[in-house]
Amino acid sequence: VCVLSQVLLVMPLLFGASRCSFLLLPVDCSDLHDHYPSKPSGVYTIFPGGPISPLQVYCDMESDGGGWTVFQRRMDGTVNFFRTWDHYKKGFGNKDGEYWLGLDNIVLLTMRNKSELRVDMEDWEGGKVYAQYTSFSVDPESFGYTLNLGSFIDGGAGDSLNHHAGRKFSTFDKDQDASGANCAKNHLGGFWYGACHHANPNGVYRLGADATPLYIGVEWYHFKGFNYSLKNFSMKIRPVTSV
Ligand SMILES: [Ca+2]
Repeated sequence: VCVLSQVLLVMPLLFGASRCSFLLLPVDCSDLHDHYPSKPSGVYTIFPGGPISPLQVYCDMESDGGGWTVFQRRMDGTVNFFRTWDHYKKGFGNKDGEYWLGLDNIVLLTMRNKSELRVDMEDWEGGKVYAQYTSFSVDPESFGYTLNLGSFIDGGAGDSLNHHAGRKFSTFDKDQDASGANCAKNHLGGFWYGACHHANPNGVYRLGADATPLYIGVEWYHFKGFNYSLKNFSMKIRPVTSV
């Protein structure tokens, strides 16, 4: 009787689980997908920090074979992304809608196995493209949450994240960018700002082309240029499978 749904409801019994013939506490969406390939995209509970640290997350079970753990998503502008360091560290938003999973959780998810990154986006005319990177990891807070990025694979979006590789994370109340200005404050988001951005996924949700004020939308420069805020945007990771 050790089906997943029951396991999740009976967390206190975890340590008696040796009597079960099968127990799955998925560490990420890929783990869940491996065991239950028919599960659709949706919100699930994963355990990247161990059995006593459940974490709700949206799993993309469709793109390129599925198994993607989504750590950032924009879709309707209902969640404010102009937030403090503490919010970006811990995470915020709604898992069935817009959210940021939290830098500490992203560190956890990317430290265990080598992960690949996929960035999906859609413009307001129905154009869907993506960008993929062969590896993605984030260093712990003591290292400024530095972004490590592998090789770029083009899914039509172009490479707007290269500018952010090797950068520390910045919010308006913690400036770790490569600019004399405060990028997070000027571009109204939290991100691995350089000087300042080619991508602004956590900027202000706007309806397409809008330049008043400049450079603050949900932008991916190599797809729609600056001052075009995308309709849908999501960033997701998956362990790199050994062939
Ligand atoms: Ca600065």
